[in-house]
Amino acid sequence: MKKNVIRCVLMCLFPLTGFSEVQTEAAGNAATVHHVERDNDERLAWWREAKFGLFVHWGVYVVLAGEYQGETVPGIGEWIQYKKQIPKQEYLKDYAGKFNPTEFNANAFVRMARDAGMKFIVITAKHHDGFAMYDSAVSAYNMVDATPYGKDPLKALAKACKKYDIRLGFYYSHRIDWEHPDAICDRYNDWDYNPTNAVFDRYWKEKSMPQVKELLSQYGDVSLLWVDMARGLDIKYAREMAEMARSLQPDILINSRIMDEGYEGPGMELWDYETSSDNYIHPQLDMKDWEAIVTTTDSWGHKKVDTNFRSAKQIVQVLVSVVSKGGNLLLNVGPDATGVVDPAIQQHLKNVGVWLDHYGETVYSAKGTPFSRTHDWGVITRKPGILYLNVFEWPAGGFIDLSGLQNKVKSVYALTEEGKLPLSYKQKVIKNTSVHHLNVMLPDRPVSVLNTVIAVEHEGDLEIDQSMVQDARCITRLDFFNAERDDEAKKLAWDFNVLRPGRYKVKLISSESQHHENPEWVGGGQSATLQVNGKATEFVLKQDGVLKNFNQIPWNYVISRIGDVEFEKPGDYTLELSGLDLAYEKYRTKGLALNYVELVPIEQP
Ligand code: FHN
Repeated sequence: MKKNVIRCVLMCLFPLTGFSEVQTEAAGNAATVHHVERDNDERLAWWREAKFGLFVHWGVYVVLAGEYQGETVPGIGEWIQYKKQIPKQEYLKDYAGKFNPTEFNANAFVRMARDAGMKFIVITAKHHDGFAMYDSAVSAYNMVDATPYGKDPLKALAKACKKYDIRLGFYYSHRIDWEHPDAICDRYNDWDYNPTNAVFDRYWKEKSMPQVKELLSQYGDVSLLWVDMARGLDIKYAREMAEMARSLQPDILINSRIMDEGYEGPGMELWDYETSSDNYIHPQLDMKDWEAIVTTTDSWGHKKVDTNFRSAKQIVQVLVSVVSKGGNLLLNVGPDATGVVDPAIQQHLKNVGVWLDHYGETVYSAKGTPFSRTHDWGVITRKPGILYLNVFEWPAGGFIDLSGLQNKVKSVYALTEEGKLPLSYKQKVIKNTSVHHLNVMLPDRPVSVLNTVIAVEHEGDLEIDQSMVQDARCITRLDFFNAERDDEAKKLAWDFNVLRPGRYKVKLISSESQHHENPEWVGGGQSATLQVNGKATEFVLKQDGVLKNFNQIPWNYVISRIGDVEFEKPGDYTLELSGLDLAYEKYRTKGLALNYVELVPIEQP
């Protein structure tokens, strides 16, 4: 494809490591390409295979559990001090002073992660409240000195991780700290402190750097430094912390939030992989080394009222969706004030682990889909010589039709708890094209209630024809990331191939966006133009339906019907959308978050 060719040429121009910038003509308009070559294949090797880790948000805020002075406080639990402006002394005396998680059992905790099929744990050593969940000599605002518990749970966790061969990482809020008078930033503690004489550098040198140093020198091997909310942090600080981390733990991985989300420039090579927005799965299929971070409820830190538990099925589907896009999943739990994770979540995790025992080959070490388009029945992952079709929606008719796989197929089977269940299939070349269709007859019903996996073994090195050809029901899906774009002219265009002439409805599928506490559909009411093979029609974007999308909790899909089109004969066509204000940037706060356009045949009476 044109875009892939451009990318390939650029790769050859860049030096092996570091950062460089070039001006290029991409998709019709001049753009600056920021290119970073990270020399980190070796240290990332385990992480690329692991795919699934446990995120743990645990701190003093769980004593409040989302309630303050008899009221339930809306939003995520770990922000309660900030939201209610709870004075530091009160937080220390009334909440840290009552934090006694006597039920915390580090071995059981690590076994819970291991049995869920997770390969690593990242736990909050210090969140924004500034409270160290470990024995810190830097500040007495810590678990050992300030709680009746008086022990260091991270020491116990590090020991248990070693015992069960699970890698350990620490979350550390390096910029925000509501305990320290000098930690001045956009979310500082302005109810206890007057910022007039505050010096951020003092906080950095007195607390942030020394505490990270403690964490990386007193807990054995630390595999990950997971930092958060760098917004506006000077790159010199990010550099200093990354360099110290690597000097103490040479193989440590550092996530992208060590600097501003979206920062592009020198220094980008300091982090190893990109952390996506909270509970958000990138629509792109070609990102390199990224992770999705997803909650198992509506909060990161435990809240009493927060019982909207993600089911095992949702977790498995999120996991394989992330893997199909080349990413890792870091799935969060929030233990309560006794040190225990809600039994309902524990049960869901157990079920996920049982599923992974049988079907884990579609996840561990697997790579993302080789197709440059998505499919409506589920997602695809791959390993050399095998494609895994993860079937979320059992297709009407009981078969899957996959177009574009050019290799000769050797066998197709469903993975089952008892072994391989052979399935019948047909391969044919579509008339007047060089594109192959693979037709797979599915078993009578799903093999697994969580996610049925169909393996397609093929000969030779994988070869895909990416032409956008209709599927067996003659539905065409045109993904946003596949479009030829001219951002200045506000134009998107796709070439595709119609197999069956007739009348089709054109649906535009976009996502709600904005803050996760207040999902909103942005972009309705816009006037734009739909053009198919030169014939233009105007439309006004409105919401005609909503589709639940638990892979992108909590943002739903919105369906807009934008017109009907007629194809008189089979062949190649072009569809163009112009005039839409789209959300091009990754975090999608402005403009319409377009996912795809779909052409669906209108059955004639
Ligand atoms: O503000 C935090 C939030 O509490 C939580 O820790 C998440 C996890 O990604 N990070 C920040 C918001 O992105």
